[in-house]
Amino acid sequence: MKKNISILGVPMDLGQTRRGVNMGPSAIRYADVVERIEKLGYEVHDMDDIEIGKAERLHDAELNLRNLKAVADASEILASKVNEIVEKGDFPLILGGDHSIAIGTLAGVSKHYKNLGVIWYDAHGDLNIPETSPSGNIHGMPLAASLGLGNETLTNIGGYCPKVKYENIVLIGARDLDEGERELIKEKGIKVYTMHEIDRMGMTRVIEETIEYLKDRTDGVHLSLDLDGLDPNDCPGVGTPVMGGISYRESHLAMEMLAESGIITSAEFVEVNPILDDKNKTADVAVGLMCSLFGEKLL
Ligand code: 6HN
Ligand code: MN
Ligand code: MN
Ligand code: MN
Repeated sequence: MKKNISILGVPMDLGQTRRGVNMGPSAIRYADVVERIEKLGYEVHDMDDIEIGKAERLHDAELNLRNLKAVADASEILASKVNEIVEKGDFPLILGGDHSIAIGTLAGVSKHYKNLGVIWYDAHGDLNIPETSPSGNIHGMPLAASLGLGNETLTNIGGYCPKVKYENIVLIGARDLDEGERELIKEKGIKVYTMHEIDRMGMTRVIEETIEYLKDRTDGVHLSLDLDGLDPNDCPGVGTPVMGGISYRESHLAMEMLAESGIITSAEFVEVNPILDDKNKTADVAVGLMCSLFGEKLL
């Protein structure tokens, strides 16, 4: 993994409706993200937060895309900042903010690779389009948008489409998929390790297979880690908690194995909501996982 890391905060809360997730980047900084990663021997540049626009007053129920303009505008800004980070040779570490920000992150990263792999660590698929979304919330759509599905404003962020190919993504931790998402996964044969496979195979084999699967077919791998992928007992500070999640230790093991593999070239940690949290626990878990991803050892 690269020695220089650039951190960028994205205080986005317009991809869903619960307030507080805009404070995620502050909470993660408060959990000493810069100091703890520096301790591992990296040079860390904190590029501060990007600006987010305002929520729309009226929601267009027919469009079923809440705050489309503000989310799209922020995604363009994010894409260009992430692009700068990759161009200068730093590892991009993006702090959310709700998961809609993945649209911008992937737009900034993907053009630097022929075959970008994506690990989507999440209780959800985030594979909705306006026609299948039960909520109209864009944070349930970023992986679909990055595949080129759904509204054109979102699929064309960064001026190109798609950002990822079906065969280059791996979902880990899924346990709350909407009907349209299940159909898409089956139709396209997307690789998914639901909680069932994690329980059955154990995280060791899940990550071994993931690395094996992505290693040869991709030339870079983005980790998009939604803290709601973990169990709400370990990460209560998320807007859409789902029982029966990945444990704290399984998640560290996953990060440690990814660190050893050296395949991860960019990462984002999203959906930290300090208002719903218990003494900043979720932000603290997020930073711990980042440290494992960057090679921290227990001994
Ligand atoms: N997330 N599938 C639900 C929806 O509204 O589309 C929940 C999405 C949650 C998204 O946690 O990033
Ligand atoms: Mn530098
Ligand atoms: Mn998500
Ligand atoms: Mn989620």
